[in-house]
Amino acid sequence: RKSLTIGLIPADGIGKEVIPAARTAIEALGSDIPTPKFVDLIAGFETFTRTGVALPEETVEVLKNDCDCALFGSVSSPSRKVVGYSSPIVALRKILDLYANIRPVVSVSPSPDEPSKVDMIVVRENTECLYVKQEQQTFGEHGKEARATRLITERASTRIGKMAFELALARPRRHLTVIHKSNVLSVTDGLFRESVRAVQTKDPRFEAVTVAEQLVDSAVYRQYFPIYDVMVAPNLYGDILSDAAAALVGSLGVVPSVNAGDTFVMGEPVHGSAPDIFGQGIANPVASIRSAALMLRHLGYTEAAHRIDNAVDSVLREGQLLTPDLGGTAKTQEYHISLQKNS
Ligand code: NAD
Ligand code: K
Ligand code: MN
Repeated sequence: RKSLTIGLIPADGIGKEVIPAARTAIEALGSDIPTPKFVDLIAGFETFTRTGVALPEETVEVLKNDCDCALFGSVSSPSRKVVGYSSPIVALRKILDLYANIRPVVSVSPSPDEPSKVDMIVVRENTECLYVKQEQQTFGEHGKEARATRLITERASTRIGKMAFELALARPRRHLTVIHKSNVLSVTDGLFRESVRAVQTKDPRFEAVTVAEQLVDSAVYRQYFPIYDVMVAPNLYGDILSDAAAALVGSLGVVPSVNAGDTFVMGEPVHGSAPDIFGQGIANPVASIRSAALMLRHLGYTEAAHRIDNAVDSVLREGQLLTPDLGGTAKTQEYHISLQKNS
């Protein structure tokens, strides 16, 4: 590869403030990676209100045909039903078959030689569960009734299970916890649990991984104790678990992710568009910068990813550049200056 074409989809709210910082971090890498070429792409609620389409065809086509990878910011999806609108990120994960959402939740250790207190990965299934978004409202004997379909398939559970076993195998502890609620939902969550467990019996390499299970509600609670290594969960549970885990490392503004499939990868901060702070220039760009690192690591640029993570760790460790979510007064813009200086 001579160059690396990276689609940038900041989308809505603070996505527009933090994705440029991720771009600066990649640009500052210099010759550690092939020359990056950035392609600006649009999607989101603002795009929808302007054009009537939340995810333009062109954005999808450019991602599919021209990009090696992408970075997504955040969308503002209204809680009320808006006719014709559907979340572009949920759609993109399905269209590009980015079936795994890998969310490492890691605290910054007091010194580079000390292990992180919190160091786990939430592996979230990214294509099904309640996110198939098949909902209906009807009238029953006692008024309105609403129903949603929750789809769990053996295929999707197996492939996310494989991804989770691979990740667990590559870590020192080699521990995997399967998250479910099979005590209540024995058919759907039962299938998820069985399918993930079956992955181990089909690949002798995975015998080295210790497997445990935890019901999702108590799993949220038990995240407070440093017991988890890799956790694998159906879509909705994985979403909730990772936001809860973010509280353990100080802020949702520092937790990155990648949406990964077999042929494409898209970095994305775990947080949303944060309308409460949008426009103030105080959004924490660390989640997006780390998402760029994760994306590069996924593509095999380990050294480059390491450089980005180290740079972020050292500024956080020294207490420089703490945005208000982490108790400081730093602005998003200050990260640009720091990243450019370190290059
Ligand atoms: P949110 O993640 O946007 O914000 C939750 C809280 O965390 C807010 O107080 C916010 O200020 C803070 N926060 C989040 N990111 C931060 C950052 N980088 N720096 C500093 N503080 C940060 O969640 P929400 O408020 O529940 O949702 C707001 C909107 O975002 C909704 O429209 C929702 O649909 C959307 N959303 C989008 C995604 C996505 O793009 N994948 C994910 C979650 C929510
Ligand atoms: K996001
Ligand atoms: Mn979420």
